[in-house]
Amino acid sequence: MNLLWHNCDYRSAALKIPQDSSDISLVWRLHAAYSFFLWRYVMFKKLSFRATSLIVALVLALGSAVTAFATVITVDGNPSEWPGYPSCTIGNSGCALAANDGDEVAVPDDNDINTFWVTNSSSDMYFYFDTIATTSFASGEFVRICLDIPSQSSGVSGIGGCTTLTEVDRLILILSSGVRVADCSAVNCNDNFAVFGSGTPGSVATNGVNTEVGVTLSSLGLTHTDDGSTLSSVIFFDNNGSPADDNIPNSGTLGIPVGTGSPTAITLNSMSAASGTPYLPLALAGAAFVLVAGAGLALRKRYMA
Ligand SMILES: [Ca+2]
Ligand SMILES: [Ca+2]
Ligand SMILES: [Ca+2]
Ligand SMILES: [Ca+2]
Repeated sequence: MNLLWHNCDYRSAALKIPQDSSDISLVWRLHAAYSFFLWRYVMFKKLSFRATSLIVALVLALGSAVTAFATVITVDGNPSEWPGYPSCTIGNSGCALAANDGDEVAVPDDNDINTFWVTNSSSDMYFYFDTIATTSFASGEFVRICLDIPSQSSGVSGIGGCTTLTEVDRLILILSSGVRVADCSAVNCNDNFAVFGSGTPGSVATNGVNTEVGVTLSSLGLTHTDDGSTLSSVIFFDNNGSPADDNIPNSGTLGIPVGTGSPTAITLNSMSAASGTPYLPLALAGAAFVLVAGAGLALRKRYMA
């Protein structure tokens, strides 16, 4: 299962016209380069159909191998590994940004969410948000994420901060000390902190203005039957009585499209944006080029001898 807006693996990306400059990653360009090399090789060296087929199969296999280097979200309060971070176009492949909420005058800046991001692996759903000033989870302050999941239909309505959702199936509570999940089909989630189950459904890390959260798919009741659906959501930062709380979106609900494919497909952006390991993509692409070129030469020797 993978969110549609960054469900962009190595093979599909090669077939797409980049939507913005952030899509034109190093790996995409290298992929295009060695694809062109192969095309020239096949066209002008007059390889047999059989040899050409083998080379194409090798390239596809290589795509699968690179895809295995999945983006890994580490819940540590540092968002640098997020697909498309720090800025990308919402909805584009390689972009996990879900909403730009911005600075709202009435909302205290330490509870004022600026951007909100969502992605997932085969086992967890991840959320990231940043606030205008250093995030505060002072006493009585919390973030809740309400989810209306199409495959679940026994939730409740009227949850504080999430009243625009006609039904909430799962309620996620985020504090600096941890994350909790309530199954609203089993208990009445309505504004009652006693509803959250025991156990450890995930983790949270706050660092300055950044908060990362991981929640297990199992705690949300999400399975592969949810692939291709859209979860309706609302994110709410309750600042415990200060002038205004923060809602995302400011009105209505936010759709989270759920795609297919697991584990999290590699995104070209996330590879090029792996600032902690800037030479890894280059090394991978270089190895790929050498592998394909070597195979091509070997096949040429074999079939043109
Ligand atoms: Ca992180
Ligand atoms: Ca503000
Ligand atoms: Ca805001
Ligand atoms: Ca808002």
